[in-house]
Amino acid sequence: MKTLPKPQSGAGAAPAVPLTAEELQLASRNHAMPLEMLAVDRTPAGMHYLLIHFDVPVIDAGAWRLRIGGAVRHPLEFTLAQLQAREQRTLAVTLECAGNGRSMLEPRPVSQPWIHGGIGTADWTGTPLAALLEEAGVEAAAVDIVFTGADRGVQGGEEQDYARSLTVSEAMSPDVLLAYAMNGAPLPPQHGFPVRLVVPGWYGMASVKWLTGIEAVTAPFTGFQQMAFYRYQASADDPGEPVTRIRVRSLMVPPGIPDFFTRDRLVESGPVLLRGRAWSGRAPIRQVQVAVDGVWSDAQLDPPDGEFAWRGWSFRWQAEPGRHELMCRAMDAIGQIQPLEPEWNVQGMGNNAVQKVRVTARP
Ligand SMILES: Nc1nc2c(c(=O)[nH]1)N[C@H]1C(S)=C(S)[C@@H](COP(=O)(O)O)O[C@H]1N2
Ligand SMILES: [Mo]
Repeated sequence: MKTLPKPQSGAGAAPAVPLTAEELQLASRNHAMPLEMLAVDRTPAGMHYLLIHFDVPVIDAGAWRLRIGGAVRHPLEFTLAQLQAREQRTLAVTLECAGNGRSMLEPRPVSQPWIHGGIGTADWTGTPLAALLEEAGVEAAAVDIVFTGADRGVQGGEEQDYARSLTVSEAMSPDVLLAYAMNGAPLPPQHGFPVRLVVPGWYGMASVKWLTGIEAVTAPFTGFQQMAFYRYQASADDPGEPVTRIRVRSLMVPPGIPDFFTRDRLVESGPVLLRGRAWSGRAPIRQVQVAVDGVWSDAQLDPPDGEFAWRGWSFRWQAEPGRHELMCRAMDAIGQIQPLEPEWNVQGMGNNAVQKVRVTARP
């Protein structure tokens, strides 16, 4: 009897403990961006990563309304056409799921089991939120602005609408958009149709999809997705720090061709142009380095592409025949640098450890 080839571990991607059926269920609903899409500036909608906590709501755009209320002097209500008639702005924004890299932590936090692909960059078109909040007249007593989506479910034993908040000053940033288009087309259902929030620089959880309500509140918002989830917790009883802006990170376009099962790479020896992207939600990218078998050299940066999109980089590698390990790491203008090893936390948030890619160069 023929035996099946034994599974091999793939570049840090294989978990020490097998995935559970629940993780597989989440992973197949919430797909990654295939890393070869790092080669293009804008991720096509069908290739952009997805993260949906509950179900994708089915929304009739004609009946949909956005309500702005709570601690405001003039509660407002908008149809989609009314929002589209307002000032329009397009921003190229790199979104990353805060749980990206989770499955490479040990022990593995059990949730959406991202490896590297919880990432994507799109042109988001919409109307600036700040002008709407000004029209509504947020009262001086307001501390947070709460954004609620049309999707509802149970998480951590608590039934909830998906909701997140920003402080009033964060919400008043000129770059926060109520977006109704992605890469020049109406939002696809899975990305928040008809209207979502886009909060540039922040991990994806802040960019609430299927937006229905915006409410100014006079006490700090304590919803589940704010106070219980999206925290850097050292242990289960640690309240932890909130997850906010995206940590500095880089990834490379996998060079050459893949092995089907392990995704290990095969290249011809000789000159190989390595390419990738780097981003940080806190400051511009200052430097990217590539390591070949543990020896670091500077990569070349492409020109920046706006304030909120990933930055391209390249590196000319002279590949000697044999097996190699490639790594890349980025540093931003405030000196944040990617760690070599991940920093573990209970929920598996913000893992920005360097990517390791195993490559064999053919003689
Ligand atoms: N209403 C709602 N908004 C949401 C979510 C959600 O489950 N429901 N997921 C959030 C998370 S965790 C991320 S990472 C981003 C993902 O956006 P994308 O699916 O368009 O890539 O949406 C955020 N907005
Ligand atoms: Mo996320």
